[in-house]
Amino acid sequence: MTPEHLIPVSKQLSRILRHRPESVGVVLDANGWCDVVELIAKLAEHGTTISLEELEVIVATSDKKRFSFSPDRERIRASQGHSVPVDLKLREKAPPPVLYHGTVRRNMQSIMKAGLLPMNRHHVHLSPDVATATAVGGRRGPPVVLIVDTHRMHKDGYRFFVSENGVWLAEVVPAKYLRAK
Ligand code: HQG
Repeated sequence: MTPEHLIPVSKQLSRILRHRPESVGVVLDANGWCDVVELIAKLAEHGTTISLEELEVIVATSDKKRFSFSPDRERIRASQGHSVPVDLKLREKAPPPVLYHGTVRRNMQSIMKAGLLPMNRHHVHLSPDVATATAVGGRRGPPVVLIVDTHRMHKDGYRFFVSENGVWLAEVVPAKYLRAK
C-alpha cells in the first residue's frame, strides 16, 4: 500500500502522466514516457517536492501498479488509463470467457443502447472479477456490474489487450455482448 502521505502525489502523477502533462510542463514521448529527473524538477517548480526514493516508493506500492519505470529507470509512465495520445504497445491477448465492467445506474440506459465506449480514455476498461468491477463502479455511486461475453466477442473478431499492470482493455463493447449481473 502506498504510504498515506504519498497518496496525493500518486494521484497527481496519474493526472500528469495520463491526462495533463502540460499542467506542470513535462512532455511525454510517443510511448508515454516522461524523463524522471525532469518530472521531479517540474513537480518541485509546481509546489510538490518529492525525492527519487519517494517516487520509487510510489511506483513500487501503487495498489494497481499504475506506473512503471523504463528498464534503465531514467523514465516513468502510467501503465494505462491515458486520455492523451500515446502508443503503449499493448499486448493483444485472447480474453477469458467473461470479463466484467463496473459502472453506475445513470449510465445504463446509454450503455445498453450504444455499448461501452472508451469515453475520455483510449480503451474500455474491463475487470477480471466481480469484486474489482464493483470497486471500479463504486467510485461514482452505488455500483452496477455488467457481464461481458468476451468469449463471443473474441470469436466475432474483436481484439483485447492487456496493460502492463494487468487491466483488460477493449476498443468498444457493443451492447449485444452485455448483460447485467
Ligand atoms: C461509462 C480506474 C454512458 C463507464 C478504475 C464509466 C479503472 C458510458 C465511464 C479505470 C458509456 C468512464 C477505468 C456509454 C462507458 N454511455 N456511459 N455508452 N460507455 N460509459 O473512468 O471503467 O484508479 O473512463 O461505465 O479503477 O470507470 O484510475 O472508466 O463509468 O480501472 O487507476 O463511462 O480507472 O483506475 O469512466 O475506469 P472511466 P472506468 P485508476
